[in-house]
Amino acid sequence: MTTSKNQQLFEQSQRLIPGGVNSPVRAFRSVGGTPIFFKKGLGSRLWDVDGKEYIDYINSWGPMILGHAHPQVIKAVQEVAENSLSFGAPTGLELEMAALINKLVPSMEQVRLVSSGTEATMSAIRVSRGFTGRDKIVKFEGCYHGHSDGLLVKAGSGLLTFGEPDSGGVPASVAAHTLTLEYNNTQQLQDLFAKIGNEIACVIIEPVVGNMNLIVPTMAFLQSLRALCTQHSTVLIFDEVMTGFRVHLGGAQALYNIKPDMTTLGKVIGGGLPVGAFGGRKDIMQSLAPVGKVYQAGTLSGNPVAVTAGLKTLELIQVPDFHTKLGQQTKKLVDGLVQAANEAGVKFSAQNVGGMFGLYFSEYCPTSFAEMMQSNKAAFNVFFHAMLDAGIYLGPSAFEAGFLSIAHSDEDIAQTITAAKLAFAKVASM
Ligand code: HOZ
Repeated sequence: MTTSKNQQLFEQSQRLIPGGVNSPVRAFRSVGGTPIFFKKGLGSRLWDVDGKEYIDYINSWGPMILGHAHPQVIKAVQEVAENSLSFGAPTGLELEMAALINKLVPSMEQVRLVSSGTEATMSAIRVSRGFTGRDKIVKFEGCYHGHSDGLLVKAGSGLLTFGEPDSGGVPASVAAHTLTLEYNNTQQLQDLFAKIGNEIACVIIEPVVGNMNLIVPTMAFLQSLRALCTQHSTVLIFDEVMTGFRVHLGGAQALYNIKPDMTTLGKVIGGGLPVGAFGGRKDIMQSLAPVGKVYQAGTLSGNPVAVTAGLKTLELIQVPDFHTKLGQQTKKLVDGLVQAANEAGVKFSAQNVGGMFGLYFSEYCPTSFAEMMQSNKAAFNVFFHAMLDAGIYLGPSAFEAGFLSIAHSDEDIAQTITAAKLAFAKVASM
């Protein structure tokens, strides 16, 4: 029996890297089987180390909105790299990026660049605490805001995938400051604010959740959240690491017309290289060192190569109708999948917000963590593997959202739906 190169790499990796991966969801533990080791990507397609081709619906968990190896992004990166990979000092590129962010997301009056979404959310929380002089923070069950200590409480993404919403290694005294409410539960929110509103430094929320699969907010919930934060001088943080520049050019805040006090960005803003950003009201951002007393720093913050990849990506997504087309293609995909499931008699639903989508083995699209937990995980796992065998690469967990790129063609979608028909037939015969 021959062992594939993929299998060999995974076995070797497990000896040197915990679980063989550098981020837990990648390990395929919840769906079973061996993670795919990739070698190349181009447009909507990926090739693994054994040469097998896939249509990619993860897109590096969001950043590759233009598809893989976009020639203009690659060229810009190559050119800027010749001037040095890092200075650890200011550059004009950072200013360009700050100005562009401010133009596209005007609520971000001042911005600071970091190297990941985790840093962005962690720093935004610290600033909100420094600004308000309060310790308590509020998050929502199943939302994931990166892996800093205080945010790994009832969190989504990998923690949810492995059924352990609270991480080991987080002191109880730290987690005690994090209060968790149900997503889309306006009453709970009102009750909490009525009790201790004036003690809450900030509320952090994914304005469209992408880390317990995809959950869409109700307008009443978002509006009430905005009003309560204003009333109690609590900082409202929109974590738009996933939704930023993806569900709308101006993010979810433009889509729903709600202005947060602070916003965190990642993924698309780096075009595939490590960039994050946080920003918001100038009076809040002025709390940051060296102007104010809240400390935050980073050797590679604003890295010129990463920022250039982001700038080029943000330039290319500003072409007219970019987001309309991305949303239309994503809708074609989810509609085609729902139809294929109906034909196979499988209980299934799906939806998209712009270029983000959710697939659920349940009759209706869930609106909360509790509803999401009732979806059929075993059915997802069978579907996932049948799709993978057919060269369709979906997120290896029932609790992750999917992402399209502008490179996904009608032909890609048709091929995906053809594969899904067989996959749903397998689910139906379970
Ligand atoms: N936290 C990401 C999904 N929500 C996974 C990141 C990765 O594994 O690359």
